[in-house]
Amino acid sequence: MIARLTLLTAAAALLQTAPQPQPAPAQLPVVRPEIVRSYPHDTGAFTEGLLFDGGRLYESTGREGQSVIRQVDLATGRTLREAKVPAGLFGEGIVAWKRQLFSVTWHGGRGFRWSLPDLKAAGEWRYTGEGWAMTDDGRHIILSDGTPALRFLDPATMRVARTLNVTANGRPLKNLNELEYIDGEIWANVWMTRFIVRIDPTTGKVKGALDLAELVAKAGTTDPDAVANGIAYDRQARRIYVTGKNWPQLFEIKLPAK
Ligand SMILES: [Ca+2]
Repeated sequence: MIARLTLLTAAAALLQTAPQPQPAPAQLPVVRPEIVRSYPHDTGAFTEGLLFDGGRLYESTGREGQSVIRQVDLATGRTLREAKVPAGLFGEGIVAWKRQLFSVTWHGGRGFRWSLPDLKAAGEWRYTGEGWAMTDDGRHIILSDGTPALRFLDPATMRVARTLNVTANGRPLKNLNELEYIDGEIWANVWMTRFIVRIDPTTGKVKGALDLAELVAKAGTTDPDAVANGIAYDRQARRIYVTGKNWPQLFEIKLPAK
């Protein structure tokens, strides 16, 4: 069913994460994605990042002592390979760049590099502030840290090339979490909400949002922290996948026809 809605409630829920109260009249287009297929997902996975690379699905998980980076079989949800993030660290997002996978951790600014596809430890890198998630636009690695600012890193040096300040209805939008670059847009789930926003990578403006109410209902979660922290785009097959922290399913979704 096509559900293209200008949901005051949805926009208000998004905007309550902005620093100032008093949301502007909400005109963000909000759609409910269609579920194409469902696959099993490990309910033990506290998902922090999801990506497709070379036809392979990778997932990172969080929590100290449970943080891993794994290759997952899409059809069965089974782990095919797994690498442990060093003890005492809370794993966050991942991005693939050439023959390596980069990962970040929540606090402490320690990032790691892993070989692809075998996930062998291949070194470390550093950044300032928190690390929440990453994706890439083909030129830069894009890093979120819970603030409204996305950092664009030069993959050769991992230094900040530019910063993008994200706004929704003219107001800064914080808690940008898991990222995925999809056909010229940056998609980000907003922590503690059931929404994914679609960000213009040039202006930082949120162009619209996806309301994941149906996915959250199917996942059967009531924990507001059990957000859709896994967004992956298979760039070859042009398929979008979404899962969440400890969700029993991983969904292929698509935007409703216009
Ligand atoms: Ca992703």
